[in-house]
Amino acid sequence: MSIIRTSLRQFVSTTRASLLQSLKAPKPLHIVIGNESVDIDSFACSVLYAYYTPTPTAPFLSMPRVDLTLKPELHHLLTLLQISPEDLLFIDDPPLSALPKSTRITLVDHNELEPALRAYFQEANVRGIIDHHEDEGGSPNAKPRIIERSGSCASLVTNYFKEVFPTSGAVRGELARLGLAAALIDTTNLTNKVTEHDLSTVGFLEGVINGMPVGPGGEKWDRQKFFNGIWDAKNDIDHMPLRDLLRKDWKEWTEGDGKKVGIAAILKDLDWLGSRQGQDTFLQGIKSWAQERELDLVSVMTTIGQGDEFKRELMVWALDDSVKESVATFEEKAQKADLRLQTWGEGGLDSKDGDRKAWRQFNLVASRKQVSPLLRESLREVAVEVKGGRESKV
Ligand SMILES: [Mn+2]
Repeated sequence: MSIIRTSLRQFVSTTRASLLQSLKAPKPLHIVIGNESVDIDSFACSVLYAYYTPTPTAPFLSMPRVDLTLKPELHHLLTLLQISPEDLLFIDDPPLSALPKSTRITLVDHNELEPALRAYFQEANVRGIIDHHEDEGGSPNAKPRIIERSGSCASLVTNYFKEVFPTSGAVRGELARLGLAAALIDTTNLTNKVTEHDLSTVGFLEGVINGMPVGPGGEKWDRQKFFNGIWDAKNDIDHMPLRDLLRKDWKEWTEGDGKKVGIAAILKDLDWLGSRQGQDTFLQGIKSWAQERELDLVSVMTTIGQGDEFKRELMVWALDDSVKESVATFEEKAQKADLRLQTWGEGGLDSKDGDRKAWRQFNLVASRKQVSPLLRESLREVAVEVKGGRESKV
């Protein structure tokens, strides 16, 4: 079984078949995996990196297969690229335990092995990193080890492999659309968080598409229309129950002493979320999800709108009394970091004893990438204080 690169569909499907085949007679494997939010960027990065790598490399999605139902934007993209969901690889299909211990792993769109993978692999398995999040400092010998600020990580991947971009074939248009999907959605169509990397990627990939013949009945490249299609699919979430909205774009971390924090990014505002079934049900839903994930601290970040209408909100809730102080600590750090927080709805979501607070965030550039390190730091500091306090009493 060899890997066929005439279309992305062929590539993804023969790669899956070839990986499953090689599991029968343990052979060294190379996989490339994005982060657990499995957004368009993570998906694009893993498929593009795998495609451009000359030796067999399999793109993995960092979620169970069943969670694909939470990603209407991925469905849209898969349909557009005629990729069949059956051909994708997930962390439970095949199970990670079936992969050889020697598996070489490239991380894209994050730079540290996530808990689901850490159960099977070690830092030594990580051989390459391309990312645009805060550098966690791991895998210093990874090659490449590129961690730079960029609207989308797919822009870094595209630029890194520019020299080996295929010179012929229809797959050029598919690769270009996949890279553009990530670059455009992560920069809200080049209006937000745009860097040189994104501009050069968009320029390069649009050049590829515009240089290709438009087939009979085909349409000319229309950036706005392409972007709108993905944007609308991504925002088609009105029907989703709260638990799915929380899971849809979810990230969590375990800090030094085992304290857990998770952050949901939701494309609806707090007003909408609270009014759907009433505020108490909304809060209870968050609490249940946090308990299910065994969290000490939970946060919901919301964004809605484009351009002048773009709005950010943030809620932080300490579920365990021992880390209650982390909410105030976070607020202090956030103000120092210029997140420009202002109490949401006259304190309508704040608890009396300070373990839950919600704000409107007027710094519109700071996304979860910037907010999560502050939240994690606050949790670490408070946990250390609590521990120190206990020890001094002994
Ligand atoms: Mn990303």
